[in-house]
Amino acid sequence: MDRKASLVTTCTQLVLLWFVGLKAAEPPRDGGGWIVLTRIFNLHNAAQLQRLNRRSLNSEFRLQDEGLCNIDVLDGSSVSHQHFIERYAFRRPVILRHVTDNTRFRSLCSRSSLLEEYGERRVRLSTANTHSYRKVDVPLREYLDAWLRPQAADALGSETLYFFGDNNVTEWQRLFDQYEFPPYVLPNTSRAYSFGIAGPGSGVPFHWHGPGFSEVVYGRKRWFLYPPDQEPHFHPNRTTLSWVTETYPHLPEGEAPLECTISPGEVLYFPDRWWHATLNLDTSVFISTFLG
Ligand SMILES: *[C@@H]1O[C@H](CO)[C@@H](O)[C@H](O)[C@H]1NC(C)=O
Ligand SMILES: *[C@@H]1O[C@H](CO)[C@@H](O)[C@H](O)[C@H]1NC(C)=O
Ligand SMILES: *[C@@H]1O[C@H](CO)[C@@H](O)[C@H](O)[C@H]1NC(C)=O
Ligand SMILES: O=C(O)CCC(=O)C(=O)O
Repeated sequence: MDRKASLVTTCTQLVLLWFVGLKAAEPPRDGGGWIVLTRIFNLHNAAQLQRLNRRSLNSEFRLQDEGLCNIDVLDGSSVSHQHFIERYAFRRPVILRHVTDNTRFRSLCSRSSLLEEYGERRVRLSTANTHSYRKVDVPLREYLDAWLRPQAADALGSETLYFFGDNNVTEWQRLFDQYEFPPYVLPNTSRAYSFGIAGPGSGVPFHWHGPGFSEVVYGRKRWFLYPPDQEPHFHPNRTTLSWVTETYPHLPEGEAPLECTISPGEVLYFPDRWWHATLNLDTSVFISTFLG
């Protein structure tokens, strides 16, 4: 009887250990202090964000509209470098899952770590319109405390400031050194990073440039893309949020974009000169790797 009981105990312990081991192997799903889930909005009530955003914490909001995904999503382990070059690099966007393990970088990007390391450093904000013409420098702490807010539905991109890129490399290199970049390269290009943090409903309206990768460290980011020869209809000073709520639902079938929402652990690749626009569904921390 005693032996039987101790066997049961041992088995239970083994099962528990196995379960704990499984849990430990999963990527952490904490919000890093960026996401405190309390209120979920959809695009149609995004207008409420405007009323609420002045007196509520940014981290309380999430937009639920992930939309469809009509971009190839592949497991990185199944995509050789040659396959990437032949099928995607110069042809179409692709989303690669689990190509890198950025657990360490992710922990350095928690709200508290970034405040500790970079809180007093100045970051450069750009207007979130197609031609970001206005720049404002503020300490990161001030940006997080005072500027990082859910996007108001009727705000203009040209009046909305966004922290993305323009990173002072001298100051940010130490963090970038911890980033495991996507292990795919294009011939004769080098890498340059752009790092940013922005609130739910924010994003960059349609524009294009050279090829690159985009990854979210925290939060989700919805992407819309068109090939270089298919210029989308959009107003250069209006936000992605207004495009999604006003233009997108009425697009004729032939003008539907490629789109998908990416989450941590996924990397989106966009080829040279493809039109793209982004919409952060949550407070997001993100990094792009431009290949130029
Ligand atoms: C970048 O940061 C360094 C170190 O803080 C500073 O000396 C330099 O002036 C900064 N560069 C720009 C362009 O702000
Ligand atoms: C890369 O650059 C080298 C030297 O400039 C050139 O000879 C080569 O053709 C380039 N390769 C590609 C694929 O552009
Ligand atoms: C966008 O905003 C800028 C700055 O206010 C203005 O100069 C420009 O004319 C606007 N563009 C359009 C198409 O409204
Ligand atoms: O991450 C974003 O919101 C903007 C990304 C972008 O436009 C880019 O990487 O070119």
